[in-house]
Amino acid sequence: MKYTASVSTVAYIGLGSNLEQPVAQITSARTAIALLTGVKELAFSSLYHSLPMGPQDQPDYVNAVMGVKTNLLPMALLRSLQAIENDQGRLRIGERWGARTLDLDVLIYGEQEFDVPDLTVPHKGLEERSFVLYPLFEIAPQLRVPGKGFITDLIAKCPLAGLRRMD
Ligand code: ROI
Repeated sequence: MKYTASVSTVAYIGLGSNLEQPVAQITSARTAIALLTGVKELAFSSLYHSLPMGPQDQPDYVNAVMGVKTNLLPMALLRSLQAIENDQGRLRIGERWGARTLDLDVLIYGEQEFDVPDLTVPHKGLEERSFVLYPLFEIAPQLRVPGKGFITDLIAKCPLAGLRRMD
């Protein structure tokens, strides 16, 4: 048997799409993430239907959150996620906060808090985003978000804003 790296971290990834068959985008991204070397799926939330945050002249979103165990360093995880976005033909419409085929965000990486070029962890604005907090709560109800507090407390302060679980 071969050795494997033993240092692993629990990380949470946010998935979002509002173009080119969002449900299929999210589902195939899940498969691709689970197939990454050094990443193991621990949990996957329900799919959620959400109203766009930002410009309103864009389709509604499908969002989900995935929990993984990984031995990739944060930047390697980010680059792997970006490669999946590109493989799935990432398309973005407009400048800031426009529609997109697939968005994969590193939301949380273990207990760490850091801010480096291209990556802020925990994700900036996480506490204002119902489409991140509620799926995260579904798979990790006991979670404490580093620097921000318990998920239960964050949820109590974040209105659903039209978020609904899909069946
Ligand atoms: N709005 C929703 N509902 N879901 C998203 O994933 C999402 N992603 C974004 C912006 C444009 C901020 N709005 C979003 O990047």
